[in-house]
Amino acid sequence: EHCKGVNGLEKVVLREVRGCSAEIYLYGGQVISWKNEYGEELLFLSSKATFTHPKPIRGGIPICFPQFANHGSLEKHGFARSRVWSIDPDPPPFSANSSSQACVDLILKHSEEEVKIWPHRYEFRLRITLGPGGDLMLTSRIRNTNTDGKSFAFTFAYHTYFAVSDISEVRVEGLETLDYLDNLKDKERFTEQGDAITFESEVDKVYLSTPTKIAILDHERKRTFVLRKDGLPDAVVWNPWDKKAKAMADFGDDEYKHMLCVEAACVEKPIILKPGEEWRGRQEISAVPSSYCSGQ
Ligand code: TA6
Repeated sequence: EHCKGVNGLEKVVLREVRGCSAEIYLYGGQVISWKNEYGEELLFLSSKATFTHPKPIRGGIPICFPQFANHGSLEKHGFARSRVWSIDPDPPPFSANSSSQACVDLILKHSEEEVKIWPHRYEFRLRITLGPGGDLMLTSRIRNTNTDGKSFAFTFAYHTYFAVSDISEVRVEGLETLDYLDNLKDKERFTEQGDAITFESEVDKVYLSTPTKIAILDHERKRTFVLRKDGLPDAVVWNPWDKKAKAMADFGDDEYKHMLCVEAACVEKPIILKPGEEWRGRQEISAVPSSYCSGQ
């Protein structure tokens, strides 16, 4: 279903047989809503989010490309999140058993304006699929279409804002004992302790070379999000906490209590593509009752 959303912006709504749904704005190529079969929202979208160019939408799953955060000289998190994407007229083929899934294929290509700030030509294909159980899969295929023989390098993240009941009751499992870069300490490298991660103040970390599965346990709601990733070695964990929340115009003062960003990413070692080469990176998220995962 292709229709108009906030400010007349174009959006696509995916629906799955049991009633799960996802909403994707062409502005940013951004998922802004993902609901389970009971109609419960699983992603955080700020009540103060703006839907006005060139500001990105605060919440859902912004795409950070071709630069994560300020790891380079471009605008923070790159330009893909504030460009208007198109429906892909020539999507890549499906695998044999996936034709019944709700899915949309988007595409973004360099614009002449953009070439002035990042002198490269590319095709970025983004497939967003809502699986039969309500799982949300994002697959990115990025191709270097330079005709001048030049390679390009980029960093990337699926900047996923999960909705949680109370951040101080949330645990993240799968990142224990890993090295991370701490953005609050000049990107210095540290090693995480052995326990699951919990939250009592601002966190802004890039965990390096993580396992492909990370779990976010929302104790109060008895829900566990499982994030699986492929082609994206790192994982970002971010919560702005109270002071940074107040400093952001498009974020409510208390909203930090109800969100947590956990992001499949490639930050430390940029991806390098030669002309004609393609990279693929996937993030799959599912939401399940906690008892299924932890045996409680
Ligand atoms: O992914 C974490 C991060 O890079 C943080 O440093 C934080 O600033 C966040 O992204 C949001 O960035 P934004 O530009 O959307 O305000």
